[in-house]
Amino acid sequence: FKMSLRSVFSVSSIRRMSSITARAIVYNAHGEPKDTLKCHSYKIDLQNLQPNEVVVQTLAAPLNPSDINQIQGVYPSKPPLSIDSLPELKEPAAVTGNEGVFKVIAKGSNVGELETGDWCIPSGVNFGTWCTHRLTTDKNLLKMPKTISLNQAATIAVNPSSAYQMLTHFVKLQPGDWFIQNGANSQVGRAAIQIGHKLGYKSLNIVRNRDNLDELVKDLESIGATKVITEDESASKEFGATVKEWLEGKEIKLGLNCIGGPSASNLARKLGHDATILTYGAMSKKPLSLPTGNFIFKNLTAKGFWITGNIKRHPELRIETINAVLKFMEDGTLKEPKVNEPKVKLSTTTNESFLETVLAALEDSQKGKQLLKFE
Ligand code: COO
Ligand code: NAP
Repeated sequence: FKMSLRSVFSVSSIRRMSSITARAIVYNAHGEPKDTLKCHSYKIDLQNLQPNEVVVQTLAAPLNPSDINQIQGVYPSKPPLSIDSLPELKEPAAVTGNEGVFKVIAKGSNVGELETGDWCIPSGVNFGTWCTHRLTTDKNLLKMPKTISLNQAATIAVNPSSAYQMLTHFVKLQPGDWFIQNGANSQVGRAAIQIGHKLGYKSLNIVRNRDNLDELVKDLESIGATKVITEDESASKEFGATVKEWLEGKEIKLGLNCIGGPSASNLARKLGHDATILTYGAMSKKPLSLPTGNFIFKNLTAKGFWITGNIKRHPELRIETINAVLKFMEDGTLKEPKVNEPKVKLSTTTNESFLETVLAALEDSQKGKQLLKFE
């Protein structure tokens, strides 16, 4: 018999089913998500799996800015549009989403490390995570320990991993040294604050002004931010003197920029001699603009950072980074990520309702990190 998988079913009852109806958010051409995304449903046969095949159910998957860039077609790492991306496709498509945590619900006879019920994340890029279930092979999955929370497992690979690499692989900071960052309230920014604090670094954090600024400042201070300033304060020449006082004669050697435009120029103006600014995003969508004096008089180094490129250049870094971040999650350095949790109800979802949930969550990404929860 054939029926939809219900979240309330136990692993043993799932095993008794012969097939499940899976759904995935896909696109057939690049463009704006609201114009291009579709929901595709297909059957996954739970019987007669090939020896290395694994069927997973998605538990949680975040919506990251790079996922949107990938759908738009402006992101250099992208899955091919292929008729083989999923079963029962009528035209070439790619599955959306790059991060997430799954639960193993069925496995072939030769799958060693993964057991049913285990959590796992994609072992590589472009896996396609905005889906209810996937049929894949064990080499595409990396087991996650349950010593961390579900939301941490779902978001471990991109944002905290990027923060960790940027803080540790470019400039050798010593305890007591400062770094500066804009977009400090982003997931990367929050991870950088927490990891930096654990490593003994002081952070100067730039955020956008808002009505409840005090609340945000207190929140960021509570996770280890040394100082938090607004973009307006960062843009003010007069305020520069206050920053100098805070530094007590030290110079800032590392800047992390994910905003671009004037925000990046004002960040750079607070860097000292021989500093490095790493650009890893452009949330303002404005070109990167850096003061000339930083280059001529202070020997500034400006570099780009892309975790995907970094891992391609240094493949050993992926596992090393995941393990380091896992430790920070396990020892409480990295707190529960601050997310909104739009729900996909597995027992009642339809193609229409799943797509509607994802499009609404994409819209809400402007207001904070969205983590799809499959229940
Ligand atoms: C975006 C963005 C980060 C892109 O930002 P850019 O500022 O680089 O974008 P441009 O407008 O300069 O466009 C570049 C594009 O225009 C380029 O095409 P391709 O590289 O082939 O795609 C150029 O060829 C072309 N172009 C335009 N004008 C010219 C030209 N070529 C030649 N001559 C001229 N005059 O800013 C954005 O979406 N930002 C918000 C989201 C964000 O921060 N994304 C970062 C993603 S990285 C990440 O998250 C990684 C996770 C692991 C896409
Ligand atoms: P996120 O949690 O979704 O937060 C987005 C942040 O961007 C928020 O703090 C928001 O500020 C800020 N923002 C949005 N629009 C802005 C604008 N017009 N001007 C100024 N600030 C704006 O983000 P995330 O997932 O951590 O990602 C943050 C950045 O890192 C993105 O650019 C992403 O592409 C990039 N990233 C790059 C890599 C890499 O390897 N290169 C890896 C991971 C992430 P408010 O708090 O004020 O709303």
